[in-house]
Amino acid sequence: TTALKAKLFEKIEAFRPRTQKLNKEFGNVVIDSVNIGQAIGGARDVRCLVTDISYLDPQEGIRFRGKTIPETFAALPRKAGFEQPTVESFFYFLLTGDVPTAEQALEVEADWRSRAEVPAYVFDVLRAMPRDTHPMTMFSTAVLAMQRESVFAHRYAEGMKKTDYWDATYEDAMNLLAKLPHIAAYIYRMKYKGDTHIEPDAKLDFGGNFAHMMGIAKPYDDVSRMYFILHSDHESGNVSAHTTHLVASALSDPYYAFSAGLNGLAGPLHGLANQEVLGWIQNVMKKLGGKIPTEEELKAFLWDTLKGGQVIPGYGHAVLRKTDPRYTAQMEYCQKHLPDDPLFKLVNMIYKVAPGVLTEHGKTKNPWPNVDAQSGVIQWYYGVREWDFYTVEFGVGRALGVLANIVWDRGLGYAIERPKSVTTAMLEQWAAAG
Ligand code: CMX
Repeated sequence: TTALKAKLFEKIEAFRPRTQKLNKEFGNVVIDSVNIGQAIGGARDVRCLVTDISYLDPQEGIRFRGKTIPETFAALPRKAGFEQPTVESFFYFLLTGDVPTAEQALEVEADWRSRAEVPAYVFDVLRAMPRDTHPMTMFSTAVLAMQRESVFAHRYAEGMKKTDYWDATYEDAMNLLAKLPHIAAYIYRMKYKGDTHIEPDAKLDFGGNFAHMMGIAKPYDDVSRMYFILHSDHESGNVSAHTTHLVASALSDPYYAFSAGLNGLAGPLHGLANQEVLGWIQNVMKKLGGKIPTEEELKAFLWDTLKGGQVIPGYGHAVLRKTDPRYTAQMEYCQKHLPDDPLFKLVNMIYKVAPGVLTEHGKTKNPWPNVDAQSGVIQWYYGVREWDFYTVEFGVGRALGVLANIVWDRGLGYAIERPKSVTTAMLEQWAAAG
């Protein structure tokens, strides 16, 4: 067993009595109430999920295991010559809550390497799909196709004990994570790079290998590490995390659950917004014959979008009420590495103009940018211009968070999810009763 697995087991064992005690002795303590608006409006803000992996404060944004984004990046070990921490070190931290030593992070690297070989039939499945299939459909299909590999499903069929569910889920999570960079890069090069493929390099870490298989030179390895870490987790209620959690709660294995989560991430109000941002920007520039708009022109385009009944992609959030720190982290990266890039300048101009326009428009509760407003610009700059692909990269990163979460779900014995629905007539009755 690895240090990570041993540590995880120790942490789960220590946590179990806390969860059991709360459930048994304090199960009736009320932590929220639900109104009609929330029942109709997507359960917004209803407190009914538990996770210790990340917490989203509406003003401050995400904290991973209690650490803000800058604190997380500062705390994690780096390898010589890397500007960013490795994804491996971050996953150790996300899963256990402890910052790993450089050695512990290296052990995760070695572990993933030993699990990295993608079964050949996955590539056959991908190749059988029409080439113009959206890359998210391909990515989700590839994950689902591997379901036959599930350790959880096999052990469950053999009568595994409930207290061992976390172990089998962990094995599936690690096996899946180890393969995702290869699958994602394969889809990219099959679709967009003349069906040429680059084999993984066993010497490289998760982010480095992804950059290598994409065929993109440094510093895209560091870009990838940063991107995957930033997109990993955003507490439990967002569509991709919640879907993964929900499906896994039926004891569907991690392949079923993560594939479902990816399908949710593919929606334009969620992960697909990052491709929509680039599309929107390119549209603006196309209309102006390739020229960067002035602030006035930009304002007019923003209003056109809103009046056309469309959303401004990359702006607004279901929970956040300030600028997303994931946006800020990427903006700081751009300021350091691509300060003069015209798209970056344009994104900054949108940041100057859009919050005012959205506030005047008066609908959104949050006129500030989210993670997706900035991420595409970085990809574009380093040569990934096929913006359909951006959500796949989001999905590779998101896997870290949602898979860590379902390992813990099984560790703490969370129940199958089953909220209650009511009828419109019932709502009307309660409305009349005030
Ligand atoms: N542009 C225009 N209108 C917006 C808006 C935006 N960026 N954000 C919210 N609104 C509108 C909503 O559509 C809603 O309108 P209706 O009352 O007509 O339905 C109203 O403002 C109130 O919405 P809200 O409570 O502020 O936001 P929600 O919690 O309902 O939705 C989100 C949140 C993210 C779906 C929404 O802000 C949005 O559509 N943003 C654009 C898409 C986007 O960037 N998504 C990515 C989010 C991050 C991620 O998951 O990747």
